[in-house]
Amino acid sequence: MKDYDRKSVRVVGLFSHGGAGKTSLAEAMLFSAGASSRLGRVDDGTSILDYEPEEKKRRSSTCMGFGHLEHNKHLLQFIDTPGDPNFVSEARSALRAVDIGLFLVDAIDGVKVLTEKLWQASMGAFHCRYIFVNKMDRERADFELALKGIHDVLGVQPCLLSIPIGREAGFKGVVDLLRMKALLYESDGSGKFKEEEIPAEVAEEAADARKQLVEAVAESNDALLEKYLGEEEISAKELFAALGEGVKKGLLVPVLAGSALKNIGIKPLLDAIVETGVSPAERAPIKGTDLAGTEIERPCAEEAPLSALVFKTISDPYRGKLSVFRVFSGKIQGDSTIYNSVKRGRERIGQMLAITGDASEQLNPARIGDIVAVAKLKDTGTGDTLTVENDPMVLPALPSPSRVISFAAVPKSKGDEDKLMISLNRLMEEDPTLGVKRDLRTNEFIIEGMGQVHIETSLEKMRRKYGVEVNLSAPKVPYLETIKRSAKGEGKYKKQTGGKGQFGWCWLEISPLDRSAGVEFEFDDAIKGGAIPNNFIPSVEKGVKDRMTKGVLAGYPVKYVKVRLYDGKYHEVDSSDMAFQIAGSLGFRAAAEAAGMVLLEPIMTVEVTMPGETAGDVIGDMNRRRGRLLGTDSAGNSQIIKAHVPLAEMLRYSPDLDSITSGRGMFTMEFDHYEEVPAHVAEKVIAASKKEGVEEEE
Ligand SMILES: Nc1nc2c(ncn2[C@@H]2O[C@H](COP(=O)(O)OP(=O)(O)O)[C@@H](O)[C@H]2O)c(=O)[nH]1
Ligand SMILES: [Mg+2]
Repeated sequence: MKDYDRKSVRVVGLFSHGGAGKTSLAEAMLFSAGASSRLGRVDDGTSILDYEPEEKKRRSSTCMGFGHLEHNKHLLQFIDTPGDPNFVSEARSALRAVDIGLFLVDAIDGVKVLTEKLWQASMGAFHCRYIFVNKMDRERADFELALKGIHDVLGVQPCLLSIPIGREAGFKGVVDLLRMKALLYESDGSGKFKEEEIPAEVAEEAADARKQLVEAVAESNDALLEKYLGEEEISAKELFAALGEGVKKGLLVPVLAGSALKNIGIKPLLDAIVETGVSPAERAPIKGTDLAGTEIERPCAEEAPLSALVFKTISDPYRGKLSVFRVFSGKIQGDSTIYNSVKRGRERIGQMLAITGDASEQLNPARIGDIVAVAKLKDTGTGDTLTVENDPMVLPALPSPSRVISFAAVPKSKGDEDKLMISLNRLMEEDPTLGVKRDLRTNEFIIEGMGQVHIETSLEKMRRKYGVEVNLSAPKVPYLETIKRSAKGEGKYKKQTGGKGQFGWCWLEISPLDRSAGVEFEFDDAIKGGAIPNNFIPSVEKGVKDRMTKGVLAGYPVKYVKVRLYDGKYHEVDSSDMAFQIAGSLGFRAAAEAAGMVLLEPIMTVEVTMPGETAGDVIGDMNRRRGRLLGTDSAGNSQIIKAHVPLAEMLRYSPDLDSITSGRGMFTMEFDHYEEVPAHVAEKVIAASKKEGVEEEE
């Protein structure tokens, strides 16, 4: 890839709720700049950026897409992000890798919740932001309404750099308010336009908008404000300079109009980003810590020691693992050794690549602002910092999402368990929002993620890349069994078939252990006078433990029980390890049944944040979920409630909370303790487990 002076580099992320047109805009930018020879389209699966089969099928992005282009001798590197709640953590990671946010507002739908959330999240990451009001060609497109949303919801005073000429089907171009020229586009989507005088139909509007622009820029800049108030002439050069300064600091947010699909209004957008956007060299010093955890910062300069954030891992069936990182300071040469300050180990960097869609080209060296992919780093994962060993820095970790939904998965073909585990691990490398646990009792894999679509898409990807297919079912709650009283039981195993027989006999007393003490099992050997020979005592204990793992009531593990072995009988010839194991297991079951068993369920601490007006509904819903309110709090317009809720009632909370709060609610959930399941609920759990045949044999 060609090298550029770092002042001529722009690193841009595209953000908004799904469907506003980010991918289409990125395609239009690539095409307009001549970086692609055709205009890729999301709808017919020809998008360069949405190239993964899952994205083509859904006609929507599921992961970050990378691209770069040249405009007016500047290099623009960009990251297209998904805006669907199932995949939005990709966008949150991308926020950390760019210097400039290009936010899209749909001219029909306006500013939706996810755009608002990402806008807010971006505040902590960078200052320099642009807004593109897209879909001006669509029916019901309303530029004024979009501006109102930008003002009311995002709290931004739009600094208009272009306004639309025509609306809906009649949308034909924009007025570039910096140059005060009309760009009238051909209707074929080629992006070709003629620069003309501003047509009469928008002349007045354009003059007004220009006046407001000059005023807004003047207000952001003391020197200019004086001139402006003194009604002195402000030159185009001065205006540009002050605009750039204001935009870089985040005092001014340029807003431009256009249509990604019709390829209209892209040039003024690229002009604006190139002329007023912040470069990687102008970023405020990057903050992090040293290895001891002390806060340090480092200038974003090539002379400074290396700091680069690995913000994405792509697992590619052909190229293997690709780690994608952004360089903030220093530089990296190909074929060199660098230091991973999170894993605290050296890594060998081979060839470095700049990627566009699924294509790549070599890059060397990697300099500040570069987004680089390297293959086969051995220990590096998403969120790690690449740095130098003699002056290491650790950049803040990426936000870790709390997973909200989980399913149990079983491979379709028996014997695929290992393959499944390996491919799930690969997927997790690529996607930190995916989690996998093995339930040893049921042998199921519990897959956790951000939503049903997220999990389904991940499994589709797994089938395509690694050829493993699974069946999904609702997950099982990790119930436990325990006893509430003491009781005694006898375990007798006696078999006489032909030659050598089997003989084992034991008496057990079981009693409950205090759950809060945390001891789950105690075994007390109280055999006197050799009623059971010493060498068979461990056999009895093993049999007891085995029974406890398999459960008595409903197939869930039994915990918090003390077992006292107080009597037994043996036979000189027929007694064996196996016979006493079976006796122990039978004895435990008999004692447990005599004691009466109860089911325990995990109780979670749940914290929900929602707009105040929906709090009543959220609390009502919590009550129906057997929740116990612990407290409420408010923060601005939001209400926060805390409650203890059984996990069994929270498995699919996310979609329900979304519908109660119209997508404005958020929640976190954490295990707190186990509690007895109420009888009427327990009955159903036991019946369900019997039906599944967990109850068994012997
Ligand atoms: N009419 C019209 N449709 C658009 C425009 N931009 C995007 N779309 C359509 O909106 C849908 C979502 O676009 P996409 O680029 O995938 O949005 P993303 O989810 O933000 O990446 C697709 O059907 C696009 O064809 C536009 O400017 N005008
Ligand atoms: Mg997209």
